[in-house]
Amino acid sequence: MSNLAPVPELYVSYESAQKLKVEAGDLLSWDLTPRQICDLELLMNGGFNPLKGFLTEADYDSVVDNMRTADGALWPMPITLDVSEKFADGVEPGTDIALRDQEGVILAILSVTDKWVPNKAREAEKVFGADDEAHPAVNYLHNIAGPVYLGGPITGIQQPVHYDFKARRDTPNELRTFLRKMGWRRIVAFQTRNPLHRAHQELTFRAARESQANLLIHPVVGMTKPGDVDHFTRVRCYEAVLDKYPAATTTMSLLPLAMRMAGPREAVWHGLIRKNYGVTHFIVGRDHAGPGKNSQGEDFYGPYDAQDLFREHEAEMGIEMVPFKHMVYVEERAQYEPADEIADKDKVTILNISGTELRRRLAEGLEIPEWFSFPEVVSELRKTRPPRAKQGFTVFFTGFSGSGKSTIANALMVKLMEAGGRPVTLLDGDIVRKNLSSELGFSKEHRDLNIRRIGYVASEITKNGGIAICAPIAPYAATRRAVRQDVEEYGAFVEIHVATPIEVCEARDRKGLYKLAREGKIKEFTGISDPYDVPENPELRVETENVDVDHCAHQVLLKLEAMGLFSGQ
Ligand code: PPS
Repeated sequence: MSNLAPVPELYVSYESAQKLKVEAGDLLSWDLTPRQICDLELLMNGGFNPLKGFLTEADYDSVVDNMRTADGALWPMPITLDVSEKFADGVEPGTDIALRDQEGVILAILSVTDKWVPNKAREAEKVFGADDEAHPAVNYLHNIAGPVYLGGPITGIQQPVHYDFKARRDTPNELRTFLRKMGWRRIVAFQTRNPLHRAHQELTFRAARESQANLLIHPVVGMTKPGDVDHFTRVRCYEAVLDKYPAATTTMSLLPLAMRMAGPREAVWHGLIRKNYGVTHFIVGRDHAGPGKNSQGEDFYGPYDAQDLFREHEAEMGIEMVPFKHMVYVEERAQYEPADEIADKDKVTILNISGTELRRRLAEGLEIPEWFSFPEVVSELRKTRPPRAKQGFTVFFTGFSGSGKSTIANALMVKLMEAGGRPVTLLDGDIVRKNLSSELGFSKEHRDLNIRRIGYVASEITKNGGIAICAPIAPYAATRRAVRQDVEEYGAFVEIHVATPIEVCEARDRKGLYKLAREGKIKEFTGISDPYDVPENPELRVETENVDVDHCAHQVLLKLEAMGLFSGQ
């Protein structure tokens, strides 16, 4: 049975907060990262009870080694404030620092008691099971987190501001108040970072029935695994599914947690957090909070490691585990059943669609059957993940001046506009230099800046479903790679090397620049007095000698069609 008395929070009273906020204006301040904002919110609102602040060095060592704080409380996850070396140099234990959100709002004061350089390899091994950057949290630890940790108690001034789904967000005490008001004493929570389909609904129904509890759908909206469906889409999906549950027994609340994908330790952590939210039962599935494959292509954790570790600590945590059943659809009986309870397995047809298969069907605009998901959920997912032929993408031409990039790019633009469907923007070298980069010259530094600007605009166009055609010289492979990375966050990047040899470009000399370059009147001229890294693996290489422009542009269109980006209809 739940004890729904309030959990301790770290906030001071409203009046003190107003006063502190003014005083904190003079303190040295740290701009929190998105992950730190999530951690701070749960520290302050009691979601991370019994922690009173960012871990001290002694607590950190103990949590990393034994899953307990120095005074023995079970706590599996290091909640640390990582900062840059430069910032840490100006902070000594004994000082107070202001913690600000990304707009500069002061959320809390940290009274620094500890400052240390952690052994990150050890943290990775002990907490995540391997020092392998294929693990998203290990990657974060080594490549995103700062090198120095600060620890100490927190004085909470205000909650981080959220503008989205406000009515669906509850602090532990707000949820406890709701549960108390509803008279719910047994509550089973379902943790998720994915959209809910019919199988999930069935398993949550069963979990609630078996534990004779009310159901709390408790999705994570802080940070989940990179590449997951964004939380805006997911919450719209959850709201659609919520209508299929009986309102009298089920509720949903959003959890601003930054997940670490730490499997077994994460499951225990999730349980402790839910306990703080007033929950009595917690569903733990196969491969709970699993990070995917390691760099050897193997799973980081065994499929039931999370359940085993949870079971080991269940009594101490005071929250009961409801093991997740793997539900599959039995066609003949038109219903979901737990896979391990189907006695007549070889006489029935068992249907299942994996996450990868679902993504493929969405990407190709293929049917997603009603037995698998709810039409409302599929329709939300289709809005966010339109088929490839409707997604934004970037075509990036690179080659010498006079190679024919602009001419082919123009022809391609016209052909794509003729086909219609998506807006097309041409970011030609000359146009960009006039409108975006007029102050830049042709040094390596300036060229890089120019290309990064083009990449930024192209990635925004791609994100918003348009087609960006870029046609700069872009002589440096590393910079092209960086642009590819920026764009690929949102859509396809199609690199096209216009491979006209320098002698041909020089012989054409359409702008008379090569002559000036040879005479030394233009310095740092690509191919003459400045380097060009030939693309090693472009999506397409086009030759322009004795080939007309129309044919070159057509080759590009065919490539786009082969990549599923253009349907030609
Ligand atoms: S870069 O390296 O990608 O930033 O160059 P980009 O912005 O595409 O260059 C656009 C045009 O600038 C003219 N130009 C030069 N090119 C190369 N090197 C030097 N030093 C130089 N000075 C001027 C050249 O005409 C480029 O136009 P394109 O369209 O490529 O012929």
